[in-house]
Amino acid sequence: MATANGAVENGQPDRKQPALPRPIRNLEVKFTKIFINNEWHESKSGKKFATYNPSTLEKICEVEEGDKPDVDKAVEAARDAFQRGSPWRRLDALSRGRLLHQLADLVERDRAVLATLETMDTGKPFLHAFFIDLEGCIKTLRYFAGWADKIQGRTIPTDDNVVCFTRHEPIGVCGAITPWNFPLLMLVWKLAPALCCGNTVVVKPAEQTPLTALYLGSLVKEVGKLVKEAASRSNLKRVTLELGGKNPCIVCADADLDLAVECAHQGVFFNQGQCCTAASRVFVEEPVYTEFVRRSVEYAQKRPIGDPFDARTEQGPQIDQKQFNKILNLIESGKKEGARLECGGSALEDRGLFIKPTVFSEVTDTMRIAKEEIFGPVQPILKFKNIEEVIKRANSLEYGLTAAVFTKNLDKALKLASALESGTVWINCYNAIYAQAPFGGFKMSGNGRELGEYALAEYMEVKTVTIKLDDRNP
Ligand code: NW8
Repeated sequence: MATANGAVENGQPDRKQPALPRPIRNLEVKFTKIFINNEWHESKSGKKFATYNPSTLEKICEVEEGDKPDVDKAVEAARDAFQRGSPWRRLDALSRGRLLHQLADLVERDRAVLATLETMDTGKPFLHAFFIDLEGCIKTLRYFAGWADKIQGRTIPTDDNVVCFTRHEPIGVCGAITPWNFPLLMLVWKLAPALCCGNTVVVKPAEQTPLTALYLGSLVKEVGKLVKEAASRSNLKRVTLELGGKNPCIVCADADLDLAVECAHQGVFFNQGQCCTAASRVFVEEPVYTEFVRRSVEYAQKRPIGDPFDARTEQGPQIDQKQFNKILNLIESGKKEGARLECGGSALEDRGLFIKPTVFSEVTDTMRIAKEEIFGPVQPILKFKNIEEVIKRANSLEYGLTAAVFTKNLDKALKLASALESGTVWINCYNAIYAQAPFGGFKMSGNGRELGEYALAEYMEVKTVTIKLDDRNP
């Protein structure tokens, strides 16, 4: 039941989603140049590079190729925009928030265009581009828009007669380097908190997938002349990194097996397996192992694969030839090292970069498919006998991004939540990512956090101001 203020008693939000629109047919790509200072620039070198549609292998367009001089120009512009007394620095916090909300409004207005561009550039299903990537972008922008005028320092009692307080100030020019798997969403995860804190930003999109970032530039231009976009700075730089994972997904014998099978399936196959969060080590407790494998294979064999613009499609092509080859190579290693191939195991015949949903059972910890990030539609299923053992095995790799646990036993769930070495632990759910909750890696999976209040810290300097009071007065 929803309450009057929109809060809910039982976790079921009463939000309305727009219906899935048609993708834009024959969408013309308008923005292919380098966006600096609200203007479109050609690259200084005159060089361009092509971007391809991985679904058809056709060239979409040529994009201006930035290099050191172009980055320098962008950084210079971002520095100027950050100068003390500049319009951006003088802007009050509420207005900064309003600009982010206006950007969210424009992303919402052009949501179908952006989702179409994202699908053309990445090959991800339009269904997901629209409902997950664009939904996540809009929510992230609005979440950080709300933070803009709520960033506060502290007043600190000390052991002297002083007034001591902190100010949370923007760092300056931030560089954002974004990956090709969620080009727009990962950009917004960086852009929104950076701008919310009053920084300026230079963006370097992944070469494979620059189009939505460029389109976002055109929206920034619409928001007003105040927001300037730019790239990164030098020595002693602070770095926030979100890296890879080989994420354990632990299914206990007492789990709701339907739920576990479905979540593990979506968890590994979502986005063609090209997710840092991919559930790429599924540990299943012995008594339910055979049944789990049987149902997982059923799911994999039914997964709709094909034209990403078809609304029924859930799996598109891999991003490029290099990733495609790497995945097939790992699949071959699984076969050679003695895992049992349950289904898939090869590319779709005559269909470019598509790979069949692949399930391996009887996987052991030393096999390459159990140790290396595959970044493709491959589900390795391992067997475990008890909790202590599975904790040790789950924690045995250098990665530590996410982990998932399926059990109905609360004590077991909380024990695993504390024992697993990862930045996120999902219990009885998967890919439960929220703008309000921090996301990031333990160990080699990264540094710092994105999303939530914690993300703000990455984009702020803390300044301590101490004022000695006059002891003799009044
Ligand atoms: C930002 C992102 C989300 C959101 C919802 C559902 C499924 C999968 C993902 C996801 C704000 C609010 C919601 C997902 C996104 C990125 C990665 C992996 C999974 N994100 N979602 Cl890398």
